[in-house]
Amino acid sequence: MANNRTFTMLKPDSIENGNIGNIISMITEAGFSIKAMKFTRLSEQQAKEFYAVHSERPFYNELVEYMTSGPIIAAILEKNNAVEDFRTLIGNTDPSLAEKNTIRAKYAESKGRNAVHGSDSDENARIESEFHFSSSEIF
Ligand code: IDP
Ligand code: MG
Repeated sequence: MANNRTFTMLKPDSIENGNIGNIISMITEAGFSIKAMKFTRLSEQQAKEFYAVHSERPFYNELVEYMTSGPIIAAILEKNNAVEDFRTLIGNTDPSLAEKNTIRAKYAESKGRNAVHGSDSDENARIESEFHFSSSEIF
């Protein structure tokens, strides 16, 4: 059975550029409800662990540096078909390839500084949610 929750982060460029309100509006207008949310900053250790799957990629150090450069907003979102529908809402990793009206097309600066994270599978949505939230922080 499909899990109806996904995990997201509004990345440091979204906060720096003042796009929090607009991005959260796009998320809720698309039918997602917020089950958990926090304003926080990743430590180097947390960013390395969160993105461990990319540790052999050439952009890994740049990614860790960027994700620790300022605060983020982490959230758990609920909707029917959440993982897939949220990936559609955020658009391609590279904003120049993202469909019009997606979050990344509107707000991402580049393939690296691309405004938002979205889980890529139900299993990763669970792992990533548990990485950031304890059960008492999820509603
Ligand atoms: P995704 O966020 O669309 O799932 P992934 O391939 O999982 O994309 O990459 C994780 C994150 O790593 C991206 O969101 C982006 O911030 C960064 N990233 C991916 N590819 C590149 C690249 O070629 N250059 C710089 N940063 C990248
Ligand atoms: Mg990914």
